[in-house]
Amino acid sequence: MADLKALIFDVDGTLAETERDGHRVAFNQTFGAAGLDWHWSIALYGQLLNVTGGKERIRYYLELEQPLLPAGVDITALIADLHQAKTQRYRALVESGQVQLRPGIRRLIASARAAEIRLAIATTSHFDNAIALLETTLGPDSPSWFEVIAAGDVVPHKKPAPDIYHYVLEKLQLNPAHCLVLEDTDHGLMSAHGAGLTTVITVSNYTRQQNFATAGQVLEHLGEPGQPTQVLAGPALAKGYFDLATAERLLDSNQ
Ligand code: XBP
Repeated sequence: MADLKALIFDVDGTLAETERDGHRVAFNQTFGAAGLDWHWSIALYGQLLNVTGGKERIRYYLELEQPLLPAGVDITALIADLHQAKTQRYRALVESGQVQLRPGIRRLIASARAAEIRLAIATTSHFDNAIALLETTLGPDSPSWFEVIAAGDVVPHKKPAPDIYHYVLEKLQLNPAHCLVLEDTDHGLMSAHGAGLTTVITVSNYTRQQNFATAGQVLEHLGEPGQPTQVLAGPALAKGYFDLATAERLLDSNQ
């Protein structure tokens, strides 16, 4: 019997649908306030999500669309300034209550805490963004529930590289066989799989069509009693929702 010791959560798209109506909006507000006529439509943002990390995504946009830049501008400094301003705008947006947790997240975290299963975060997003989301949705003391909050530039190579999951495992001092990851993207899955971790995918706004062949299970969302989820790949859910017993079984079947 595999012994589940920790749950490791991705943030954006997994805890909450933050990309389309959160990060994208904050980027656009920032560009407008900086006097730039750049606009990231819902469709364009889907393409830009091919690159993880806000700074990296702005650079990718510049390469892709080649918008006119002020003469002699230092691109790296411009990106850093825009990203800093965007982080503040995103934080304000989250704190205004516009972003809600996805089904089953609050329940799963509560049952893990009750069962003394350890909790960690592995995100490509800026640390401040992860904290803002946790505090606003789960309560001001919730960041302390997570033993490790690995975010942003803490590792040199962002997802899909496995670095962030290696980092979390190292901090937790756990073998991957005892941990389960919750993710929503192919990049996140590649990153976790690369670190030898079993992963459950809950598909999100932009990720439904991605390749999740190496996931332990693919779900519409985690589901709730009274709000059953749909299993898109992997073992059926007897109760219609994902819980710690399901997590244990998945780890077992991956041994
Ligand atoms: C999601 C990402 C991030 C955010 C923006 O990360 O790809 O780039 O869109 O992040 P994850 P910034 O799914 O790993 O949580 O804070 O860098 O702007």
